[in-house]
Amino acid sequence: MTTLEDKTYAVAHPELVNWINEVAALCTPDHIRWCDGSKEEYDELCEALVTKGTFIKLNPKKRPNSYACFSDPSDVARVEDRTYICCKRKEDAGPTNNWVEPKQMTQTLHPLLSGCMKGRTMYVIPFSMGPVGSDISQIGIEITDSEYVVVNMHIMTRVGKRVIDALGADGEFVKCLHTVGAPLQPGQQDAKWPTNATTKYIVHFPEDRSIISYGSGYGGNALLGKKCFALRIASVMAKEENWLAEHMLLLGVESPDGQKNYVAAAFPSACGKTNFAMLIPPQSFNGWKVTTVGDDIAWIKPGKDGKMYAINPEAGYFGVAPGTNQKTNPNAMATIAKNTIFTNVAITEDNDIWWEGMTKEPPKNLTDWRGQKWDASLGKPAAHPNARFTAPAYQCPSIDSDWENPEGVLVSAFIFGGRRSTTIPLVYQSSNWAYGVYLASTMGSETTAAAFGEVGKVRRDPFAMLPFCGYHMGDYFNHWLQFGRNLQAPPRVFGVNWFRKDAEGNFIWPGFSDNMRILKWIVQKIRGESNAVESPIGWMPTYDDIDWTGMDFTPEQFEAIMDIDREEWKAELLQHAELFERMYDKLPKEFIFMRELLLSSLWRSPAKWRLEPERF
Ligand code: GTP
Ligand code: SPV
Ligand code: MN
Repeated sequence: MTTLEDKTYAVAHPELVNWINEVAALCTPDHIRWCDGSKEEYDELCEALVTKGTFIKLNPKKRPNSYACFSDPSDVARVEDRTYICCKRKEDAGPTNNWVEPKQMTQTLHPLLSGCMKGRTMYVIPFSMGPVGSDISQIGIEITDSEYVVVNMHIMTRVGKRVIDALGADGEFVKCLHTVGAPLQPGQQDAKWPTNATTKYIVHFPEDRSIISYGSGYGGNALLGKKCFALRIASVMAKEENWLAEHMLLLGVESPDGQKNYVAAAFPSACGKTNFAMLIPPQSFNGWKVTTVGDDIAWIKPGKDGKMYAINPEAGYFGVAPGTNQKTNPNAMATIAKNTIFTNVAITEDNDIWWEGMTKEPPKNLTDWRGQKWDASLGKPAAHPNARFTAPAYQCPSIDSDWENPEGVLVSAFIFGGRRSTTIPLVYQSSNWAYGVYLASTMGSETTAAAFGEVGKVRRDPFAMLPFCGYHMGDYFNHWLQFGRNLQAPPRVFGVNWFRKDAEGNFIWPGFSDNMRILKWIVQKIRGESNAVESPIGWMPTYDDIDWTGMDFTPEQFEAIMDIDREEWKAELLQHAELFERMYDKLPKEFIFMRELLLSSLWRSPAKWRLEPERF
């Protein structure tokens, strides 16, 4: 081979070395470089990206050691229609995944990969999802020809030699191959954001524990430790090994008496996980504290004590930028004060960053995410709606003291929530585990800019995992049902909806720090310290069960955001039935009966069920 190999440590793993050699022979990079995860490596590659014009070094006085970049306009979000689960049997991928037979997909990819790294360096990134050495952690090796990916992986995962050491001579690892799919001819000048504008493939081979991603450099398409490994591949491992890999934030809640509970919450992409995970309680909540374990992914295992323990497999946040400000998420603002990479935000004239919602008035002379002088009168946002920051987790002021505990944290409740303008009340509790699994399985949400395609359309997004479950969704429901049955006392399950709107289209609920009021009721409910009444869809707090100190929210407003409208719910249940028909072969049979029970309890209730039924 003519490639020049650069490595500062020994690798004793023959399977790994063979794989690297095979990939190098196929992709024909000019150089191979094994990443060591050091600060020097990070700084050097950021510098190289600045020289290339990909990165803009931000004002060191305002944003120390931070960079911004603009992606190609064709490469701004996850591409769900280009994402594939390639297991041997179609029925194992199920009706919610794109499937192609593995051999056929390999044949499709082979010519694309052949010579795809010409003119580039092939980086080998050994990374750990979860603290290195923890029983819950897993190792991956990402091969990539993108420096942007290397520096982002430095922040998002634990990278370097210590991972190679943990792997030893025969440790298991997930093979993650990524290329931007843009080989360079001799003398050809590189694009600032190399990508393949016409061909993209995000491909998973769950049976081989391997991933091939071609043609995109953005986020979940390219940082393969995140969605591809920690969710799609890990969900398959989890099913086989009796654990859970979930699209969930993890937070701790401490009350003034020092009691602490951890909660895991699944909201779809760009529906408030980062905000909720970093919540600061309203001022009136003296002594209540929320701490952050993770903002996107949770790996959950049963402990010997029959309880559930969770870790955050990531080491950083790849968070939605627009809407983040000192009021909505001061902890995130502090987290991104330094050592942060910004993608597709706007840039101010003094080389700092800006996005819609950061301040009321946009600063003058902005450069927009397309790299052009922003003209507000055109009505287009200065930052892309899916603009993101990549920031180290340890910089978060609310980081939990146990966030790197290899044993994980004890989960005592699950919260599920979608983005719904109508129908779904602010909060309710499922009466038992099986109904909780039903609630999560039938969750709907309006689509967001986190995925390429139409925004604002309600779709079923079971467990916020629709784009991330690496196997048949019906099998996944059964796995969840069984998982809880095996536990002595499964966590309580709640549904929330921060996004209900009034007739004028305004959010009824102020959200953000006021979500603490709902979180407090939830935590006290699991401790047996708060009350609820029975509704047609589960347990609900009355107005008096919520702590309203320091907030004006009338009983009438509360009723409006908690009401259950029979006609709306009938339409909702029809959509449950539609989902069930799509996966009838593997649907848990109790779901059929639970749906019937819901329908009958709606029939027996007033057409508009309200919390104070004596009014009717
Ligand atoms: P991914 O990283 O894509 O998985 O998403 P995430 O769930 O972490 O998204 P994030 O927390 O960054 O959500 C951002 C979006 O949710 C922004 O549009 C916020 O304005 C909105 N959001 C978050 N919390 C609230 C809330 O309490 N109320 C309302 N109305 N909007 C919220
Ligand atoms: C999501 O879309 O849910 C994300 C962002 O967390 S990405 O990593 O790009 O998938
Ligand atoms: Mn996510």
